Amino acid sequence: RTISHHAPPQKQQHHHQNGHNTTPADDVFDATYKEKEGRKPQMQLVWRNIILMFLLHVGAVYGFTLIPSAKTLTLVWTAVCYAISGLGITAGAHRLWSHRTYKASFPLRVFLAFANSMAFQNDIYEWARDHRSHHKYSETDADPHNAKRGFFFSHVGWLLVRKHPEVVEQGKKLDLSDLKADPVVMFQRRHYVLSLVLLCFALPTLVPWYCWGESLETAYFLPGLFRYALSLNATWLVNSAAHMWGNRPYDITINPRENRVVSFSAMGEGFHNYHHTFPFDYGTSEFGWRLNPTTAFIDLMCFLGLAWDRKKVSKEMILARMQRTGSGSNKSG
Ligand code: ST9
Ligand code: ZN
Ligand code: ZN
Repeated sequence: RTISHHAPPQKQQHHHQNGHNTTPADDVFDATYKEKEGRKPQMQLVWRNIILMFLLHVGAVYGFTLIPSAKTLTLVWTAVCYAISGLGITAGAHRLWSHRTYKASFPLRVFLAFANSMAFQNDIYEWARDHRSHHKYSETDADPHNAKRGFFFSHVGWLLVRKHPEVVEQGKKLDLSDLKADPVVMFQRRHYVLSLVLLCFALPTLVPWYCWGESLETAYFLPGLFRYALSLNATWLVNSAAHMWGNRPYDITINPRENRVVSFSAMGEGFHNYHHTFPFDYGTSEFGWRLNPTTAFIDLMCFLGLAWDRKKVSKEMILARMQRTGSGSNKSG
């Protein structure tokens, strides 16, 4: 049967290419969840995060001004760090661990965990837990970055305040057993602080300094802070911009949208109306490699035998869904 946003929230078998069934991730929208009535709780600012985020962005702007004086190899390295940390989020935390859209061998999971620490967006376990909350309780109080609370809140504001009690309350119901059973995920969580110091800050800084004599200052502020802040904002745009601007060819009843700019900067994660409609599709879009280097990466890993069992929605199912709930426009993004 078709996965539908209006279906009861029972465990559903996902349909995929090769007909194998696996336990689906607990990421299906729960239409039965209703927000509690009455006054919303007071927001509690977390000053430590506000100050650190502010300093990070000041450092990133300074790093940006160093671009003209940086060595060419340092610029290439900045792009490489962006791509690797990006894959740690898109192919790792998102498509593999949050949604279980494909299976990955041990060496690939180790690589993705390293890449994920380089991205420093909370450990995989916490990221996937929050992300399943985001899909299951989308745009309610139980969604950690509820886009109904506006652009700023869904972009970065949610990281600067205590969570809504409903996020914690409803989140307790999530099935996270698959994450707890993955030794790579649990190892990264145990050693998270050390791993992010080494991979998000030390490695990007030391490689250009040691290997081609870049100044430590440029290396710290450009491939370090500037690259980090840029990839954070690219990720956050999926939660903010792609929940506000773009087409809704697959489901007009939800806010997530197809946003080309976001797809480009977020390595293929801006086809967000499609993704919320079919969260189990490993490509997060209908269109293969178009604006989607993450899908190309997963396909390459499958070609090399390091990944397998990619889940993909059939064209017929997409078309049926578009006719039933789509906006009537087939322009996607
Ligand atoms: C960052 C994450 O940036 C970004 C994620 C974006 C997601 C995007 C998704 C879009 C699709 C993919 C696009 C990819 C594009 C990539 C492009 C790349 C180029 N369920 O959190 P706590 C419980 S991070 C169940 O402390 P507070 C739990 O027991 C940036 N339970 O709440 C927990 O304890 P524990 C860097 C939950 O105190 C306890 O509550 N990091 C859930 O309210 C306390 O949880 C930062 O800036 C749940 N969902 O604090 C740090 N949630 O964990 C930010 C909580 O021990 N974080 N519980 O089990 C914080 O400082 C805090 O979390 C806080 C809230 C202040 C925000
Ligand atoms: Zn979303
Ligand atoms: Zn998702």
